Amino acid sequence: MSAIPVKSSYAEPLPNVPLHRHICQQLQQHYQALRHQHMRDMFAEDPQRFERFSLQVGDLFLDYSKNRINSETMALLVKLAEEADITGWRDRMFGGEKINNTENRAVLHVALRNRSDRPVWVDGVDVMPDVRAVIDKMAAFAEQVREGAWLGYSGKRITDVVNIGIGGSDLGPQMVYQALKPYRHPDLKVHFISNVDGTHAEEALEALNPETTLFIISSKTFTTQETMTNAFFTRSWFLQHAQLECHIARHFVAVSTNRDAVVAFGIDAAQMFEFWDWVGGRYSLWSAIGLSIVLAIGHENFLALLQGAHDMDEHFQHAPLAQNMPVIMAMLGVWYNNFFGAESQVILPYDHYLRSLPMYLEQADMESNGKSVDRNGQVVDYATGAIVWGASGINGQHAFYQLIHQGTKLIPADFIVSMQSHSSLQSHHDILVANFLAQTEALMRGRTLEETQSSVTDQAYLAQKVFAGNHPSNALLVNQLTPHALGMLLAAYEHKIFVQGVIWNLNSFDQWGVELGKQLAKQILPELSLHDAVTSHDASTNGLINYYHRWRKAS
Ligand code: G6Q
Repeated sequence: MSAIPVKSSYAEPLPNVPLHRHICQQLQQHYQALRHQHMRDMFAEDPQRFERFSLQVGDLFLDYSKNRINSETMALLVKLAEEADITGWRDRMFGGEKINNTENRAVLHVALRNRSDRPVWVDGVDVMPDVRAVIDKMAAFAEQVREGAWLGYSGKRITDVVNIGIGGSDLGPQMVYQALKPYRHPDLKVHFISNVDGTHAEEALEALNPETTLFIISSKTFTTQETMTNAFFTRSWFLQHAQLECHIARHFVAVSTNRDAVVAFGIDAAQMFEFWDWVGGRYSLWSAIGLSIVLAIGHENFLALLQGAHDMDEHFQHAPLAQNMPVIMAMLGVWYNNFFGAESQVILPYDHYLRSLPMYLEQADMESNGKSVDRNGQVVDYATGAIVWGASGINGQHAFYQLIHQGTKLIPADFIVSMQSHSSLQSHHDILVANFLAQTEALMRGRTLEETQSSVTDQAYLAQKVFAGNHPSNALLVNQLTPHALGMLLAAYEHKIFVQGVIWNLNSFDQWGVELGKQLAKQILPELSLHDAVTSHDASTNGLINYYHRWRKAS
């Protein structure tokens, strides 16, 4: 057997991040002193706790006082951030250094939303002129479509846009499209096809008219199997109706870094919206991958989204670590992950329009920091990225909150709520906000046996009705879910992920863990249409392939 490194159990709290052993030992000692303290006592002892542990940055207000921390915790965590050279790594990222070492690439999604007139250098070249040119090209194209000047092959205006992409070329635009619904063009709908389960494409096309539909093939590589399968399928669906290949030009555009593949597909290079290898897929909604967003909400709103992200970038670059929102969020995550042994992080938006945010952050976080080998190729012996999960908070209350309140796992929670709803139903909004407040209070305070005794009428099964409390949460308040505020929120999470990656000494910008399955799928695909039984895999995989053979033959 070759030397596959064996890791120690990740269930253990593993504080000894190797590069920062001394400060981690201090944090470990501090953890031992603090672990049995209850947050309700901390609040009772410190009337300033809310002011002490909260901060406003632009449209966002972060209350992190309902965490299992005191001033010493935060001072130690900031010291850890300093020792890990967060500021150095941050400057290297913004400076265009190739910090994505395994792919030899710079990491510059921040350049895409650089609204200042500062240059951003990659290999001695300022990338900003190209970035601005693509933004302008997207704006000009979107304006034509939105105003009805861009017509389909039979002379009708475009009413539907279909983004075909997957992963980073799908989740971001889809989430933003949903989040910014009030800003959408009233007569232009955007649809997203990602899944290679044929039902996704079939169902999406069922309701569409080829004469009035525009397809965006969004793929950084333009080789992704799922996307290209759906792209070729929609192309032939379109041609069945439109007949002539020359009509493709009015109905297909591409977003990619791979010009040759785009042209080979039959899309004119002039109808390709470019981005660059220094934009990671899961960080790409700010690039041309956001074309569907621009079409939906218009250029000005897209610029506001970029501006919001840029404002967060500025804050991240210039605020001291102790008052730096992404750094605080990141270090709290490290505190629970590496000292309390917490395995997951739940994202709970109390905003219907943010209901896809948990799914988006699952990718952003877990594909970035779900790694057990550090940036130098060493197997780590400490916990890295948490399992990120979540759903609409109010719906979760009636589903999985039981486990957060009374289960055996410690699950740090991020509650996200807009102060001002886009709905005119103020009483609905009050109920929503009351529930968010109640949940964070209940998680923090819990309910003791005595309190339970005096507050419930049925005194049976009291133990089951007690809440231990002391469950940590952050409250992220958004003034109103505007494009600018959303930009700030997403950039805050991106930088949180970045900071955690630095603490854990990871390259947060590669994703080798998605490769093996893709390669095996390519091998297996031709085997599915063989007549003879397959014997080249393990018994389980052979058995499953041959089971599928029988179904395939039968149908
Ligand atoms: C994101 C990942 C991944 C990627 C998709 C789509 O960071 O790399 O989710 O975005 O695999 O890739 P293409 O855009 O190349 O089709």
